Amino acid sequence: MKLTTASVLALLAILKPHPASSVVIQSRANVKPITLNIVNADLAPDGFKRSTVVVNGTYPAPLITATKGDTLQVTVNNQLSDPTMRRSTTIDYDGIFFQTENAFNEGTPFVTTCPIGPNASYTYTVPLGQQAGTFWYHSQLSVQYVDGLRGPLIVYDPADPQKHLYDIDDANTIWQVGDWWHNTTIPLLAGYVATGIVPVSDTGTFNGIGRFNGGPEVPFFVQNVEAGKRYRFRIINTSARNVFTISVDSHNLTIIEADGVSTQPMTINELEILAGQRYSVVLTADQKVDNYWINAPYVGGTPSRNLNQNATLSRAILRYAGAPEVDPTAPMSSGPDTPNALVEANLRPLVAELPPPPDVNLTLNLVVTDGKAQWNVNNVSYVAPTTPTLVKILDGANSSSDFNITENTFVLPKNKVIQIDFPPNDDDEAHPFHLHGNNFWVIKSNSSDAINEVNPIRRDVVAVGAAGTTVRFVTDNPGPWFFHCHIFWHMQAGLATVMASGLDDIRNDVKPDNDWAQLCAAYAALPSDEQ
Ligand SMILES: [Cu+2]
Repeated sequence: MKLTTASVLALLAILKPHPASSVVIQSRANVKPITLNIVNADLAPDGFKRSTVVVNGTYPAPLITATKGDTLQVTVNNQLSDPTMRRSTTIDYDGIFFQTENAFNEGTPFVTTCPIGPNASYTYTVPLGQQAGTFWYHSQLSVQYVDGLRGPLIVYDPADPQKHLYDIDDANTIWQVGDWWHNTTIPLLAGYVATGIVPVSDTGTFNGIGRFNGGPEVPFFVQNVEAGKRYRFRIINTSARNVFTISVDSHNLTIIEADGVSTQPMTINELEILAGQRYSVVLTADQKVDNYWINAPYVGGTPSRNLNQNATLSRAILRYAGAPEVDPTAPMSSGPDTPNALVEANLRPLVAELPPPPDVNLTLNLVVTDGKAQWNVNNVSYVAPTTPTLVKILDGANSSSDFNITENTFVLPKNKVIQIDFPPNDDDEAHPFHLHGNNFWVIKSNSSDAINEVNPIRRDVVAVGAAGTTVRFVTDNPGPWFFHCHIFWHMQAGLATVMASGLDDIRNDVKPDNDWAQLCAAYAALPSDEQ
């Protein structure tokens, strides 16, 4: 059953106890219905046709826009039929922090919900609260978003404190980079399990367009600009593995946002973006009218394992109005000759916050089991339970021992400051760790040896790698929040935990609706090829 606007309003009234009159007026204006039909479609983003799992037939998925304070009412109609990819689905709204009472709508399978089976529908109620910035949405089930189910979610702030820094910020100023495979995910995952080798992508796509060695010359994405104008480009790495390095020939980029948090403007000419991360950059079109390369080379695994891969072909064109409709004449480079690259540790929030000292200290060691598709956090490889964490909590689970060992669930006190240390590791690629329900201060970035307890950036996806990383967050939004590597191949191989805080509050505040309550039984009743 779909939620009606009236029932959403009723739900909002329950969620946010305000004087009734103001709730009705505000909510009516703010509820935004969205329909996502999840379908299989044959698409060829890089000229190679394959079956996909996509929203409304497109890759990337359609842009969702909202205004700060809106509530999205996202109806997902699952119409999947191709058995070479998962047929059930869930949607995660990456970087949106669901409040405790609404935790059941945040889409993490077997943590807060169960997947939606084929030919079924579910409506997620997604209040955006006071968040604004650059977000995205994707399937959170297994590695299904590799098959195409990923798209942008932009929340505009009419009172954006950085508005004076740019002239243009609209549907045509979003840059989505992502890794792309020619095979579908059930065979890809089987190959990973058999070999322990994470699949190496065939292609990198820029706004859904890419090229591979020996493939057709698919026209590059063209970003049109007008001389003299200042553009806010919202960059999202929708990869399941690859790290992209973004630059624009002859132009600087001024970072003003990281993962939905406004930053002090910081001018660079090259930035590395990990899977799941987002940045807003301002580019001033201050060069002569011409075509310029937007370089977006990527890394992710050993290129020799996939001879289709050619990271130099991952790019787009910045075209000034009046320039000829041709490729830039400059050679395809991987970036500026004199890089002035983003150093994450140097980012500062626009509004500085002093992180309180930690009450609880955790250390998370990330270790792969040699030669296997198995990743461990403190010697435990996460395995999704059949009964979601949230259901167990509502049924009375109270301590870590009430969950399977393989759920790797940390029960934390509420309203406390949690510090998590990731010791340095020697893995080939940094792990982009992503927290649901909250963001964290980056007390120590992998990009530097410096400790910053004064004015660190706050974000929700951070590199965990060779130099070690420390993050700190407050458990002021109780919930069972997934904390996992955004290399979804690693996540699927166990590189995940659940940070569960305020279990009594969860029991008091979470009143799931009947549609949600029926998801798990319906999913459990499905034959395995429909799950
Ligand atoms: Cu990882």
